[in-house]
Amino acid sequence: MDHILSGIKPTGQLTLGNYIGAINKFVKLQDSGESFLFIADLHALTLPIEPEVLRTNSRDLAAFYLAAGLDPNKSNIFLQSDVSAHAELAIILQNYLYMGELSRMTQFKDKSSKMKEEAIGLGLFAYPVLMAADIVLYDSKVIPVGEDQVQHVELARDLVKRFNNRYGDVLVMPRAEVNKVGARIMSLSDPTKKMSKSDPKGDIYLKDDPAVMRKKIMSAVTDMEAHVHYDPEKQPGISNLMTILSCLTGKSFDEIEKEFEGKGYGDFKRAVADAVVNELEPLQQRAKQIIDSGLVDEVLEKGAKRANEIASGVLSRVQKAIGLYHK
Ligand code: AQP
Repeated sequence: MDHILSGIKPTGQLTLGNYIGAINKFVKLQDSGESFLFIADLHALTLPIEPEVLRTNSRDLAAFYLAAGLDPNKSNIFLQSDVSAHAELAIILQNYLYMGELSRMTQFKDKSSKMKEEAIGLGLFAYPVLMAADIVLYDSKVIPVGEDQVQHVELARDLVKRFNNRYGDVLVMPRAEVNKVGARIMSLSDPTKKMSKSDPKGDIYLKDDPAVMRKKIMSAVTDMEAHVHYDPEKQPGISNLMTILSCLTGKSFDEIEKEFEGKGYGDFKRAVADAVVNELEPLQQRAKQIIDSGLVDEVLEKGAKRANEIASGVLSRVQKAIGLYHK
């Protein structure tokens, strides 16, 4: 049975982008293999975060995974920090990725661009090393991610090639699996930028009050073209809203264009707001019930147990291959 691996950083409140680009995809894939879905709490440390915020975000993330339909009998949900092999393997793999390639990573360039060099943590720079360790630890072939993470998966593929050329067939080659539609949900206030947890402008948070969601969608930046048409170059705001509507309702772009022919942007935005609220309001209620029930701890413990079984096997395979002396 194939292994599927992915994670989300508990750096902030989950966004509609995380939901459409990642969580929904995890749910769709969970019948095609055994999933290992972790809460990337070690990755969350790469930028400053308050301990209480990290704890709450981690618990909420697990609750939203479950509320979205991930079944703990099919998907192993766990904290990255509960499986020490992630950190141990990253220490080994850092020797097989190079400064030049790490400094070319878009995420690193974006996140460090406004920081003084003395303030850029080594963890932020080495983020793709830990991510490569995450990926290869479960012998996963399929890595469901949004478009922004594809570059990191490509780097992990380079590493696997490099490592296997040197030591033989030790690591399994992963590949990124990206949604055809919805791989990059854009900010509502600046549709040329991706919607991101750490950039509150233009986000829809999964925990937003429905009235706030509606307000944000009704005031989303659009254009003067005055027709609902999919053209990300000329109409990035409308195209983004069409993508959201299509992902949440299953309607194609053609169907949406026909439905709103001759209608104003107000009607169209109201339909998008309805779709978002219809999807997220019950999701919030389920997540709240899950938090109140205490199920999260149980699921995380079970997930970590299974994850440790697989990860420790892969880690010892690597240790043996590179010559660390073990009986
Ligand atoms: N806007 C988006 N559209 C589609 N997919 C998205 N993802 C993130 N934003 C969008 C996907 O969600 C998963 C979680 O990613 P992550 O938490 O590891 O980090 P990220 O990609 O950096 O996500 P954020 O929300 O932008 O977090 P911050 O602000 O902390 O950096 C990934 O599969 C990602 O592709």
